[in-house]
Amino acid sequence: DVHGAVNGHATKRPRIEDRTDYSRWRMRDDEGRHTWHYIEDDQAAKDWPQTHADKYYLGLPLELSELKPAKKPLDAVWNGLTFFEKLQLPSGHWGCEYGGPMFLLPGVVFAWHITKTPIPWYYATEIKNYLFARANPEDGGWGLHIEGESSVFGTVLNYMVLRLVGVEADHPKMVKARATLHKLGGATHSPHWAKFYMAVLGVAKWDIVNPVPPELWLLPDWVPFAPWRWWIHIRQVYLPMSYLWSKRWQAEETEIVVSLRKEVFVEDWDSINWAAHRNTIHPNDNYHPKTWVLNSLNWVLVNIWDPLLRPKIVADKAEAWASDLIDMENKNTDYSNLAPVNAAMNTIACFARDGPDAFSVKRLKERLEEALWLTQEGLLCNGTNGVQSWDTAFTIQSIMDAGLTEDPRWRPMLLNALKFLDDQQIRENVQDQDKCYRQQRKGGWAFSNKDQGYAVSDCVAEALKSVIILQKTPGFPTLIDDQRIFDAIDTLLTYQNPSGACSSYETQRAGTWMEALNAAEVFGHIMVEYEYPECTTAVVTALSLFSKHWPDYRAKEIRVFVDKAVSWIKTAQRPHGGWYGSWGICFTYATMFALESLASTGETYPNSKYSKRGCDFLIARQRQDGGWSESYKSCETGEYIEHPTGSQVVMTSWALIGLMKADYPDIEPIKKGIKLIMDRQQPNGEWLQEAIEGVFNKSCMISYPNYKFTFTMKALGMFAKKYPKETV
Ligand code: LAN
Repeated sequence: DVHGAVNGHATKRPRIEDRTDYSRWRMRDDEGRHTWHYIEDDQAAKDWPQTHADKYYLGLPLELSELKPAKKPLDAVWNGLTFFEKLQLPSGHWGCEYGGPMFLLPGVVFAWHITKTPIPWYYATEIKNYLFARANPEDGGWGLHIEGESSVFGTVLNYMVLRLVGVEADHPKMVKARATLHKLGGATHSPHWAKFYMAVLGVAKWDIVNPVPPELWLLPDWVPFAPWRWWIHIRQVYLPMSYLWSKRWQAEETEIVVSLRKEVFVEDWDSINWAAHRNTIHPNDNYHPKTWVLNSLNWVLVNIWDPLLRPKIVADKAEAWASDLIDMENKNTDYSNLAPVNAAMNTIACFARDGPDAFSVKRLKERLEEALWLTQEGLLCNGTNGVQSWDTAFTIQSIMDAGLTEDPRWRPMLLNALKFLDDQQIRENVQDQDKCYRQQRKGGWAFSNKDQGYAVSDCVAEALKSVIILQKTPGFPTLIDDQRIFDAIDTLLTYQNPSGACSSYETQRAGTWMEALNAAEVFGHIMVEYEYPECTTAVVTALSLFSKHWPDYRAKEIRVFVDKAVSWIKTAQRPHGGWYGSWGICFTYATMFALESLASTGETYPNSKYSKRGCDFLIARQRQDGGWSESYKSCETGEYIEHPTGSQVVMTSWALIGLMKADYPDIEPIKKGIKLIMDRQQPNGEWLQEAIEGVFNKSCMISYPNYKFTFTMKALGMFAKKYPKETV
């Protein structure tokens, strides 16, 4: 199974079948590292039986018995936990699909193709199945994310993926997708990142790609737009992109690439005026049109700087520094890298630099596997190498909110979860932290695992809260000693911006005016860190919980931090009373957090106009059936928009949690919502997947499948604790 290469090499395409045998797939959890395995040998398959978790991920029947129907909300939590416990993985955390974005798998498959990595038939087959299952039914194209309308970005990238994994161009689904792509203007109308990938693959010429000069990395730190100030994701994507752009590096030409040149364009390939299409883009892809500032800058770079003024010595120096920074990223993450976008691009850059047999390329490819995930629809690429620490923290907290941490029934599960968080705490800062522009991380937690090792303000906060809660519960051991807790606090305290708010991975290093240089077109809010009610609240509540147990440690700083943060929360409230969410959809998610922030300093519905307005905002949007149903469109437009498919349990839970945190005085609307959540629970204790839950960069949605367990149980548990006498 080797890729076709025109110049002499093998010409074999990946083998592709209708489907794989789902009883042969297993997910291995190696202390929080996930890899999927297809066992073709019968005996080996018997020796490694499928677990409940495997079957659940694959959509195979679990054959669980029905539980005693829940009469009270606490029974529903109990039933939910009975189900969810079966999905806990050996190392103590919960795994899940983390799909949604439709531009991640393409990076991985392009990296495989470029590095001449054989694609096993069972991968090829399930990638095909996933993409066919996720093609928009009306036009056969793909959007930026699974719920989005077809765009050139989604369609051209995934069309190329399908061809590279072995689907023929005359397959009816490919004919349909191609027609849509052509109707949207063809590949010349794609956004910057697709143009970059096409240039690297050799499907397009580099002249169609707007400049990505590595020289920016040489700017002194004081320059207001120097890349170290950018949001970490755009910075880490720009890095390999700039290296490859500078070299105008192109992969070896393969038959399939030659064929793609004829398929994805409307124009005749040889007659395309590449440079003239640098800024051609279809409106569906143009979420954030480039500003005149960026367009003028690009014009100067393309027409004057690059052809006339670009000294080779400086370019060499810039490439060398970009290359060093890539090495540091690899070293700091043991080649996991920040996310599969920069991981795929770094794989290509290292291949270009080090050749096919280099350790860098091998290790990056190995690690890339950890982002792949199999669902009943097929194989996809997760947004990160998992959601391990994040979901584990929320699971612990939902059990705490239900008052069940002391119940011996759940101790083994909780103890395993605590052990996981103990193991996953980041114990050291990265080497040469300042040199590679990283922020302090010692004592923190990453969103996924410690290998990836990027501490995030709210990931540190949620994990820390969970550890403190459990370690202060009778019957649990102290696995993380005081010093390690203090390390986490020290790191948390570095996350506050001058405004009082917290951002995600780092504090803000430049103003939001930097968005004027946003070249990605498909995303908003990507150039710098912003201020998030979600992250701010998580840190506030973690610090407050910590202070209760360790009242003396950095007490004054914590008090000042919390006061400033909560004051900022008030300033971020929208006139309609809600808060805009950046990581969950959308106002419902952030309003839940903001109400919790206010409550943490004693501001609730009865005594605070901010809290009251937040509650009124939520109540006004409750639906007839008692649920809430916000659509991802809110994230794009900044206005509250309802999802066409009706109430969602996750959204309903968020709203109820907010209202309960705020001591909303009327129990009736809360009861109605609780009833909806209970009614949706299945006889075996689970809840079913509904609409997508998460978002990033305003325009791209991402799935958080475990939220339908963690937040439902949290809402039900909080209700049970707050109104112990109520039945629903
Ligand atoms: C995530 C996932 C987790 C998320 C929360 C912790 C929920 C949030 O509160 C802070 C930001 C963070 C860590 C986050 C940032 C952006 C990520 C990494 C993602 C949404 C998952 C995927 C996304 C990443 C940017 C995807 C790659 C896309 C690019 C544009 C490079």
